[in-house]
Amino acid sequence: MIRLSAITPSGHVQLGNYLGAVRRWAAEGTDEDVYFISDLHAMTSSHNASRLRSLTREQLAVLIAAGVDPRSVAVQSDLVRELGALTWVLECTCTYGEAARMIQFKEKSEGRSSVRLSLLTYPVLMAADILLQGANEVPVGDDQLQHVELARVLARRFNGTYGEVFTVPRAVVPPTAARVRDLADPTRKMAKSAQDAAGTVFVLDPPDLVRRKIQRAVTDDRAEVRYAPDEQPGVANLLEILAACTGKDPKELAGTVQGYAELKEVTAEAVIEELRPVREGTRRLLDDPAELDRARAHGAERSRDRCAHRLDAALRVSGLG
Ligand code: AQP
Repeated sequence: MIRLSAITPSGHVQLGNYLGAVRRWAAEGTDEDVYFISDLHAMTSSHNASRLRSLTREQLAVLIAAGVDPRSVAVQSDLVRELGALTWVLECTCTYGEAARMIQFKEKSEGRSSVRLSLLTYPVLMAADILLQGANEVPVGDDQLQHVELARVLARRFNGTYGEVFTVPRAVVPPTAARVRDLADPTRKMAKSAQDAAGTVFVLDPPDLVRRKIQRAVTDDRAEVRYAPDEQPGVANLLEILAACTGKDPKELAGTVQGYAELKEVTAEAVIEELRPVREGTRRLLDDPAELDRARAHGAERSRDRCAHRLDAALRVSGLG
């Protein structure tokens, strides 16, 4: 069974990426799985070349430091030739209408006078990621279900038209993935590319900065520690973060702290301790470029080997080569 997940180097890895995804990949992943650093996807909106390269490297280091099996981690652009080839074939399998109806495309392009063509076509690249690796399962949040559905449609259509080449993948929504919210605006989810970094805890933030950000987290004027996400979203977010770091239940935790100051203090300490080994391990890897390069080359070779026969077959049966 092959599972495929990805993280986009659109910014520094934040606490939500770690608690909601990376930590699970480390705990539950096997060396059969594929974890992509999807730098090609990061190019669908305006980007800076050297920043993209450095964020890609940083994410690779974070994943390995967090304990994700290095054999299962690969940088997407290390397969750019293979993915480019299959993306073209899949674009020739997909209609304009199917791409244009993607909700994410509509949302991200709305009100913008200039949008990169790749923002429209990137779900097809995502389908190529999935189909080329022969993934059976793609764990995603609700916002990505439509893209996995497109990959399923394209796999079936391709197989039906030219011959059985691709495994039809299945989307799975992980049951209890933590959804971390922005500390400054708990109505929004925490995000790498948030305009204001005050509400975002980055995995590589030094402990003092983590403490400061959590101490300044928006709460409310009820002065009562209760787990009530609709009425007290800021307090609930802190309780959920504390729960995710301690393995306890947010409702029970609410009864163990006396006020907002104490809640922030214990949450900050729990987050600092949770992130400490990842931060230190990432720093070590970033200081040892040779080790990181080796891991990257190894991951690339592995995922390239895995897809070579499938790409050859897809090109051959569709009339190429
Ligand atoms: N706040 C979050 N809480 C829990 N899980 C989260 N993830 C992202 N934010 C949270 C999960 O992290 C994984 C990698 O995310 P991604 O890079 O594929 O894209 P994203 O969801 O768009 O992440 P960001 O941080 O919000 O980036 P930007 O700002 O670029 O949009 C995914 O499994 C995601 O669910």
